[in-house]
Amino acid sequence: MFRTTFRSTHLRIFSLLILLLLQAKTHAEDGYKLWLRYDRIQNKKTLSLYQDQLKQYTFMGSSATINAAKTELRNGLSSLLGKKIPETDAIKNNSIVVAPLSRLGANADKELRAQLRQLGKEGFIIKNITGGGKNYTLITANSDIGLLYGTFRFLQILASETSIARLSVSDFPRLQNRLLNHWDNPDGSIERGYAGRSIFEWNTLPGKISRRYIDYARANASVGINGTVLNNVNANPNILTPEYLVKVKALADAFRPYGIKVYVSVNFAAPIRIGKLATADPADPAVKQWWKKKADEIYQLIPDFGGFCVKANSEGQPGPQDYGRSHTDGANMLAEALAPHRGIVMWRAFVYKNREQDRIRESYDEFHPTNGKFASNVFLQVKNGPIDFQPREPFHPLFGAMDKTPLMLEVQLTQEYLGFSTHLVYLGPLFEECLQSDTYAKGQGTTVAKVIEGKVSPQKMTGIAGVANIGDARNWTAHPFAQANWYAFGRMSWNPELKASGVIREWNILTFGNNKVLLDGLQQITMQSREAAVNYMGPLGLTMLMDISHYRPAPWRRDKPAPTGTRESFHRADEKGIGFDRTAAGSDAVSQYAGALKERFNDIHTCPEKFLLWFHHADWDYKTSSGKTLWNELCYRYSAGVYTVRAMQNKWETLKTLVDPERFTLVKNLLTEQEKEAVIWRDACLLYFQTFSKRPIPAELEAPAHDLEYYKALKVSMN
Ligand code: BDP
Repeated sequence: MFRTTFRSTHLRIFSLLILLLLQAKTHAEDGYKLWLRYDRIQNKKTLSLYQDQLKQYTFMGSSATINAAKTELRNGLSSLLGKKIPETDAIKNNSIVVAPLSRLGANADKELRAQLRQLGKEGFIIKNITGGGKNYTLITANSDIGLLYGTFRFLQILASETSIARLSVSDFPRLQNRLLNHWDNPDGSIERGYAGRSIFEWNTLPGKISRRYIDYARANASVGINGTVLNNVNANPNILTPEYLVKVKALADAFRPYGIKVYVSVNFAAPIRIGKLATADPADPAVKQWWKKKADEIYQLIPDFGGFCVKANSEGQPGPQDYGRSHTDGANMLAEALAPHRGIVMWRAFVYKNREQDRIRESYDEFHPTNGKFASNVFLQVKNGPIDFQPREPFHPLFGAMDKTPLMLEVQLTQEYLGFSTHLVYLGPLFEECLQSDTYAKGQGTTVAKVIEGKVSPQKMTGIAGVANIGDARNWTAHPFAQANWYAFGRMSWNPELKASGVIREWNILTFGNNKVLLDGLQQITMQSREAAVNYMGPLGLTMLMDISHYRPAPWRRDKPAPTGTRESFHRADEKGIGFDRTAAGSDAVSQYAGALKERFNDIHTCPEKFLLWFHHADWDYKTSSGKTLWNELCYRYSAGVYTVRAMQNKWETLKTLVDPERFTLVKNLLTEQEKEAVIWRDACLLYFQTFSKRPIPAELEAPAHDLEYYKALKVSMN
């Protein structure tokens, strides 16, 4: 009897332990913590060195931001070092001191002061100091937010198990406004969102401030994101009603300690839709007055409100052109309302009417003449490429042509055209490719990065926006690797000169740990993923080949009946060849680029092959740089896309024992799906283009398993 009870009690405890362990494991590996995992330092030597050097910490000053930094440091340290580190009032030997310059007094020497002067409001320094017979690690800055950024960086350094014996890090953001753009609607849905519903629970705001808001703010601050546009650019006017503004205020209050300002997207017809005016004409005094009063009302509630993001006269949205006014008229009216409060307008350049033969010309043609005509608190927000977040586009020509207008670069983190949250596509290389493109606006070396940093022509304001890929999925982005795109956006917004390969290495470490074999494997997988997607979706400059949901291939799709439908608009395949003639002899879109570049793009022999079919209609037998005919090259590229995904799968398989089972299985399953989709892309596109080329797919490549009709009949995505 006793033995049975003993045994069953044991069994129960044992099962309970297993259950607890499992739960702990589940909780630990479900991805919620993002790159802020602060896993215990694995290397024993490093751990004991850290423990010797970091015996306590001291904060000087007090504010909500300092409290946030303190909480982060306390939690981060105890988790990384596996023990509680005490807080002390006075500076002690072997401690961490977090203090703004203003509180350092005699502890700040001339050199440190001079160094800090270079770093602006948000920069920071992390440095080992020996003074007054004590050694300590100093995190200092000109402001509290600089301290928070410094604290996050310090924790990242520890998590990377880097030596902290001779620390001397100083950093500052190169762009002032580093914003996420949420395409979230008040009803909780997200336009082009693939990670669940919106994290903003409008129904329960302002009363309920969920933990997720704070963790969202922490994650953003940890990579330097300092603003967020809360709602969809296709804006519901209600966001500006008093009912919603108190909700916006609640979010602003929650995010403020983390240095994050809130902004909203506004509907240009709001004066009619919620203001009961008869018009939204920007020249109408009542309309101007309405916006002024609205701005005053907002700033009454939220004194540090950021401003408005506006999609006007684009894809059916209302705008000033509805009243015969210009984009500048509309933007400047809003700018005037916000200016007394130091608010800004982000006016989007994404416009097209599809009236022209070549859609990619339209945004430039519309906005180039406005150079210098916007009010000084208006950004023109320009997508990275002239069409629309495609797997690969040349940079938007406006970046080389608006020397008197602050330009804000807009990139998309949500993978609308890159396989949603199903495909593993690390976007760092896409960001880098755009940022490092030479515009030749003012001679060689005037890259997009330098343009937006204000180094080519002085810009009073600088900024970047990323369309968020975040939802209420437990791990935020649905695909575990999509978190990397949020991370990379933040890091490359902070410093647009960073290399995508270095950024992903950081993320890999923070997300998966420091095992060298694992890190090398992850590096290989992530760094080839974007090129793989380009290859299986649209190699050699092909673009806009997707179905209406933007997930699967549909190169046969026509938005409109011929001759203006998609086929004619984008790939223009015919019996002779394929590609869009945008040379001087064609639509002449090349002329939107500066001299040297225009020449290079215009000549088929100097045009970079990755943009060959973007700018040229080339014969099927055109010889590519590999010596293959264009048709064969196309077949090889599409196949390479599939083979690379398989290589990614194989690599992932080798990492099995180095990754927790939960994330391993999820990624494995997603890669299986991605491989299937890549094959569909390859086969559908090649079979369709083959109807024009009338050439065989090279025998050494995998032949499509089905005929074209099969692919045409496939359901578009479930999204
Ligand atoms: C397109 C999206 C659409 C957005 C639009 C935009 O398909 O949902 O509203 O961009 O940026 O790519 O305004």
